[in-house]
Amino acid sequence: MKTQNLIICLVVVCVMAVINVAMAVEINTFDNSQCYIELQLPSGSVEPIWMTGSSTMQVLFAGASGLTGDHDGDGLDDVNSQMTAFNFACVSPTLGPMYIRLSTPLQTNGKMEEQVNNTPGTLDVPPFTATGLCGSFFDIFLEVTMSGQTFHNGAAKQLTSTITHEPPGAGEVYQNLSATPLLDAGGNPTGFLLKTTRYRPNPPTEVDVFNHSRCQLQLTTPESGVQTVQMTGNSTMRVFFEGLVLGSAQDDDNDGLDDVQTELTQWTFSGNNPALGLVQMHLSSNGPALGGMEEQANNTPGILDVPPFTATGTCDSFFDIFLEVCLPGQVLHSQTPIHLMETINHKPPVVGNIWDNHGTVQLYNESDNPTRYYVAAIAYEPNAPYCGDAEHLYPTGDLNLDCRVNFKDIAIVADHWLECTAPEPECD
Ligand SMILES: [Ca+2]
Ligand SMILES: [Ca+2]
Ligand SMILES: [Ca+2]
Ligand SMILES: [Ca+2]
Repeated sequence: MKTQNLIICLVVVCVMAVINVAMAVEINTFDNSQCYIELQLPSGSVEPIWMTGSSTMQVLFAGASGLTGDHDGDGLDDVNSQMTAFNFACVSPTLGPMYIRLSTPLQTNGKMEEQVNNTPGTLDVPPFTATGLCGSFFDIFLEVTMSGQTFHNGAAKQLTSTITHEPPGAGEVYQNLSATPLLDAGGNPTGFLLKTTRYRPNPPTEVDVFNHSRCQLQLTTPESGVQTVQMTGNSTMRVFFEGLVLGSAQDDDNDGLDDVQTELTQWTFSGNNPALGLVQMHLSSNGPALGGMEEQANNTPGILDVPPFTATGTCDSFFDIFLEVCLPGQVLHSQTPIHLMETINHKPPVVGNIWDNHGTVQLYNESDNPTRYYVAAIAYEPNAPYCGDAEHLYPTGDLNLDCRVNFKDIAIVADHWLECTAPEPECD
């Protein structure tokens, strides 16, 4: 009996070892994912909400990528998959910052199955085969955090897609069009419904890094009136396109003009002011700095009508930014975003494009109490000219590279007067 058990144990261990060796988990992390939801509020009204974030899927192939079998006996090769990260954020006009992530107690499982089995043993979809489409779904369990409360979906929300590539490429969309009730922690209905949900794991995204940005901040202060701070820094924008290629866009709000979602992911400035001292400003953690771009005329349906995507065209752009402003001895933040707007003739923006604020915001202290500081005005120039760029070359003799030839350069010369590094005997 004992020997029998031992043999069974050994067999089980061996089989598990073989499975472990044979399984190859493909992990695909998408840093620029997008999620669109239609949220029905208890009042019955429905809010369209665009979220940005990141997501990770795993595909459990047997052996090398693409190798699998027909596990459900329908003649089509299939493979199990899992969503292991699904992190999205946005700012709802009525509910404020909102966050979606995977529910912790329940796994989000899924499956991919080819539509035609031309290659038994291999999932018939590129890049594993030259052609083929693959059905893919995830039964997703979410936590939705808004207005300080966290809700979840009691039943799985199944997101489905027909993918043309594994991992999903540009243009692939997972969606679910049914209404899913959101429940509170006790499992009770909340009156919120998660309706149409669309998830783009890997949309064509353009990330523009600006290492020479400028920002002029006007701060209304309790002691020193309105103070202007000239700041320099850096900023990063990302733009989520909506088709197969950069520039592709759809008319998501049905006004006849193509539009896309944008986000500032980095926005860091500092500058000195005689009355205030060193002032620093960056994105606060209160919510993502989301925005959008919409063309002014739709001459090319499906493409955002602005250079370089079309020969001509003009786009309206905005960002809603939650701010953190650091003054000597205090850190202030905004609890509502400040709205910045600019009209651009080129994507990415060029020298001279400046986003200006519409409306002011009050600043709050670290205890979330209102202060008498207000952001009165902001002028943000992502792509500012700078000393040393192609239009502003260093003059001859500018030794400290500040684009001026003055006593600072002479001082450097004086410090090194009569130094000689030539080979002997030329220095003698
Ligand atoms: Ca199958
Ligand atoms: Ca196959
Ligand atoms: Ca539109
Ligand atoms: Ca267009």
